[in-house]
Amino acid sequence: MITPSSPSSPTSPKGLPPPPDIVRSAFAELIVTDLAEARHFWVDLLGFVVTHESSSELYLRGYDELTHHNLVLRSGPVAALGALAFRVRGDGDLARAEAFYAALGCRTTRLPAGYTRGIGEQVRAEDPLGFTVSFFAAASHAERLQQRYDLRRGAEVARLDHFNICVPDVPAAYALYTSLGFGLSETIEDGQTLYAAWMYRKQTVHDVAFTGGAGPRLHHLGFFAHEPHNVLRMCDILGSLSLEACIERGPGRHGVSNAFYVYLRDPDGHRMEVYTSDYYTGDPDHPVLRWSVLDPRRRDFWGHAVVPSWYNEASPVLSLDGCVVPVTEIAQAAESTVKVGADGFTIPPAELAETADHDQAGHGRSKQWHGSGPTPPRSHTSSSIAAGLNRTCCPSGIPLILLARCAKYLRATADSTGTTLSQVNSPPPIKGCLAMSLWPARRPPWRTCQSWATFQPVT
Ligand code: 4SX
Ligand code: FE2
Repeated sequence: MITPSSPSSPTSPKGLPPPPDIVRSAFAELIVTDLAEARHFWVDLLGFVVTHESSSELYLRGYDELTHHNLVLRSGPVAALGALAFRVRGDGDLARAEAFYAALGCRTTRLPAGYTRGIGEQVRAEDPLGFTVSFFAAASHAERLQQRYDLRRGAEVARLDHFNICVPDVPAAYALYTSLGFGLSETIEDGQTLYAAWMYRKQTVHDVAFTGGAGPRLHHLGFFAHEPHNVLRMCDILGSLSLEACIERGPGRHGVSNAFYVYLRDPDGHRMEVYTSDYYTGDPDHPVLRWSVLDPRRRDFWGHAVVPSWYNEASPVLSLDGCVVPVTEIAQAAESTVKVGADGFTIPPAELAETADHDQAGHGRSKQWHGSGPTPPRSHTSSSIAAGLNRTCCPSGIPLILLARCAKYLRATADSTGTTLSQVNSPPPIKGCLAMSLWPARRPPWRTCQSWATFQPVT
């Protein structure tokens, strides 16, 4: 039985006025505290194209982009998200957006054409989740540079692909975006909890995704590149410049979306993703892909660990008035505390040996996988490798992959807490980690920001 998931045509959901006909996620505004540093990261390293710049603002776009920009960087006192902007089909959709949010009891405002450079009239709203969202139909065109291979630099970003937002109540976010006519492509869930959801208007996996956590906060901006080698090249560039600490998670292959990815943190800590090779969702009967929260491949298809900072840290958001919106703590079970094999961090040491035995049987926790087809054997995970090492007490010959995972853990923890490595909450009990603790603690390349959620080690 197929569960259709496609976006609905803009008709009125239960008692609400008809939503605007949203085309896609189009651009975001980020507040940065040092525009020159931000320019170096986004333009010189990542290779974004500058459409316009002044002493306080930078308008950037990808090489394929038709409209004026995909990202506005504006200098300000607090690193934050200003607005998430969606393009709508026509001018009539601005009034529809206004009426829709007003019916939800949300504050709205109209901004005249040109308020944001290159963008026609906008309707902005403080949505029920606490985000400032913007809707526009008209935009001036920039030169498309998709065949100017000679100009391409860095990650060769083509366009904005999606917004990922932290929300304390994922079902509430899912309900809001369903009423806005978004289709559901994939979820992470179990019998009780919807942990994360990916929703779309354009015919790809998503325009918006929800990560369960204190919110409203911006988790990341996802930018599309055409080729996996763009992701790898970006990592090589950062490595060559000793900026490898900007690489927070990946590179890897997502389970959800099947995309090849890497997450980077900019000098203010804003998280961005270089994202490529997801799939078409435009058939009207496109089915929802539901991942069990216990499937170790859901967030990284190769079973790599998700670093704690990725679950815990995010950018604050600004209201229509430009004030930081207070966050509400998560109101549901947190995915990062689910005992998932792939995230070796989340398995208490006492359980490791038992987990390894379980792994060797060739069918681990992924037996609750909800997808179609037979349950595959569980892939190697950091926990199973750690437990294996523990048994053999191998003092040398620690697999490089394990060292890499420990390095991520230790670095991420030190970055987030500012503590020394000796104070780190017990990482997996393996000799590799002892060796790692002799390495100097690294400073995060991004400035710490008071309004970010404090790091909560997972025990
Ligand atoms: O981490 S997930 O594999 O669930 C994932 C995260 C999939 C697609 C995304 O764009 C993302 O940010
Ligand atoms: Fe993403």
